[in-house]
Amino acid sequence: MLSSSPFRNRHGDSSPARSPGRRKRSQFTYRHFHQMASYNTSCPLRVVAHLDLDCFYAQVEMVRLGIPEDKPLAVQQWQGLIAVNYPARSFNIGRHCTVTEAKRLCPGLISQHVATWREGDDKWAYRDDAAEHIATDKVSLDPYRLESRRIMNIIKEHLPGGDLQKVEKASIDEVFLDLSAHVHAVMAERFEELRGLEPYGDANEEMLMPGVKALDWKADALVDLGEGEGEFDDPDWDDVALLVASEIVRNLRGVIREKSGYTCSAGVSRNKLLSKLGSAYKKPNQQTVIRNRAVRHFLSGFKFTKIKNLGGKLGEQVAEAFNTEAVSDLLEVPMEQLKMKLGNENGVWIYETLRGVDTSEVNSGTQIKSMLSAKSFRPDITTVEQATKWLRIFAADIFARLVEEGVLEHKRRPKTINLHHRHGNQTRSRSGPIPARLLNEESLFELAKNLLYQITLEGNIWPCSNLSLSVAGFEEGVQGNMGIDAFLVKGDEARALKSSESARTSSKEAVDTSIRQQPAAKRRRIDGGGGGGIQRFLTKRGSAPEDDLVRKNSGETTLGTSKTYVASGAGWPEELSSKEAQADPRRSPMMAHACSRCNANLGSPEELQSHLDWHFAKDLQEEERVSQAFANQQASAAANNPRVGSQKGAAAPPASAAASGPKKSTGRPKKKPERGQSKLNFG
Ligand code: TTP
Ligand code: CA
Ligand code: CA
Repeated sequence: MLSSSPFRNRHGDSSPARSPGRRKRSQFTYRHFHQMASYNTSCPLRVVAHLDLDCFYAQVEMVRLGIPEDKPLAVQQWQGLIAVNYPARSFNIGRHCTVTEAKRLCPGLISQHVATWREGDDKWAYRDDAAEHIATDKVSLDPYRLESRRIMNIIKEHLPGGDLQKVEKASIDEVFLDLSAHVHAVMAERFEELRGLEPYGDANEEMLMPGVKALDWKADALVDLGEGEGEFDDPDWDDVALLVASEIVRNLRGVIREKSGYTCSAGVSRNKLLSKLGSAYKKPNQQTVIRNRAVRHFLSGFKFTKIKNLGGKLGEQVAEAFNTEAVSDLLEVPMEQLKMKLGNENGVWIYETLRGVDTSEVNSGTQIKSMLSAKSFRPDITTVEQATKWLRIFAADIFARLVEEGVLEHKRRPKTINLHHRHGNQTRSRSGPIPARLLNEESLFELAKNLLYQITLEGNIWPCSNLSLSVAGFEEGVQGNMGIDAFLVKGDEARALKSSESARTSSKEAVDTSIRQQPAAKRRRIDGGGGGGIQRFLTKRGSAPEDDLVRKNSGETTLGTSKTYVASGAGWPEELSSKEAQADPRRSPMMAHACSRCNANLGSPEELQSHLDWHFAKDLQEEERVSQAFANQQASAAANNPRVGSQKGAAAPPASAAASGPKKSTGRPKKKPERGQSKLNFG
């Protein structure tokens, strides 16, 4: 797999030098090398890669439609853009543009609308008239999910299997790979001295330096070192490990390109934090290696508020305490002082993060916790019939995703189904169990109708501005016998199907229940009063203070309010908190508070929530923009919904979502990466 050797010894040939007597000692011990095989996350020779597809949805459309690579193309949702390919970016077109603005900047732009479900239809499709059907269509991300899955399979098939593979799907277009064991195997094969046991039986003894003088990094972007930071020092084993990893990644990217047609960019370093920053450093179709000796210089170019988990409150606190946002300034601050001002735990964590320390695991078992399908209505809907048509779409949408999750093979199944209904500023919710043997599109639809029926019993529920259906409580399925039992519904299950055992919560009770389940910080936010007009979300920058997150007098404490979102558990507060409970964000910074709609990684539950609020506001604004094109609808929408008035230009989401590199040398238009995260979400 690894063809011409990238290692050069003193004499310019590529076999490892064999004169150990003259060699210096490495900084690394045999124990360190052995630790690679077991994915020890503190191993100093650890190698982790992050792959991110270039302008993903745009590439999917280009490949699907056979559009040449140099043609500018953007993916459209209603009147906005959600993905822009690189040729189009050279016209300064970005996610912030409307279709009209983009076409003005580049009249030749191909703008492809995403596929949609249509009220009354049972299958999503690409439709020429989708943009005008915001009222009756709902975006489908299935084409991108399917391609995402395909790419994932290519990756898994290409890499060696078993213990040598650790792949985490981090979002619809990203994966992390812990390549430590794989690289360990390759190194042992290539370097005789690494095979077998340590020479004197002492694993803590430093190894000899590798017998190579120079490494050939091919076309990789190497992050520069700071002044006097050892560019001329001989390569040590960590450089060798990263070089082997970068070869593996280059090969893998080639295979992905060949088999699927897609290009991606990658970061290769010793952990997730750095590799994620690395994959965004140079795009498209490039890979960036952050050698251990370059980490300090690499990070010192960033504002620390761009680093995961430092974008929010904690970051603000740090900025205030030290009167700076620059990593380079904070690197001067001794740990003791950080601890004094920020508390012991935070102090230590920040000290380490600024130095690129991240021991979070690449987690191949990451599984979604819930799925949600929703639609905000403009104008509101007013009848059970209308709502029922949407329930059918939601059921089909969710079921399609369940199939993708392996529900047909009985791998994992959700236990509960929930329906949320918004009328004015009241949200009503009902939930019930999903009978074990009765999981198909039709049964989800039946259960959903039943929940709706329960809600209608409360009377006075129309007009309705938002409906959302979700399934949650995933558990491992039971394998095997699905005989006649599969078709019989008995006892509790039958009752469940009949009545949906609804949690009889009025909107007030629903709030109370979810408040009880919130962590303290969130509780304050919900209790805390304060005006919550949509305007505030649209004009805010920076982290919202807690009371900004309140929707006053609203039965709704959650953000599951917009057209489409998917999977991974960020829909409703119970799910949020269960997901949050899983991981100490500071221990696994990369995915601890990921927005399920746009993949932004937020620093804290608060930031995530406020970011979701921003999505909500943006959705309203988006819909408003469209509705203005339809004079009649506009009139009624404005009358019913003063809050969607006529805001122009939503601000950036309250929390920054992704770090951008300290300097971009590609000369492409300045990317505003995860900032304008709008509209779509993914799983
Ligand atoms: P990104 O990886 O953030 O962006 P990208 O792949 O389009 O571009 P890049 O080359 O800079 O990586 O998001 C992946 C896909 O997720 C993107 O193609 C469309 C979707 N998405 C949205 O729908 N809305 C958003 O706001 C963002 C950020 C992404
Ligand atoms: Ca991408
Ligand atoms: Ca991405």
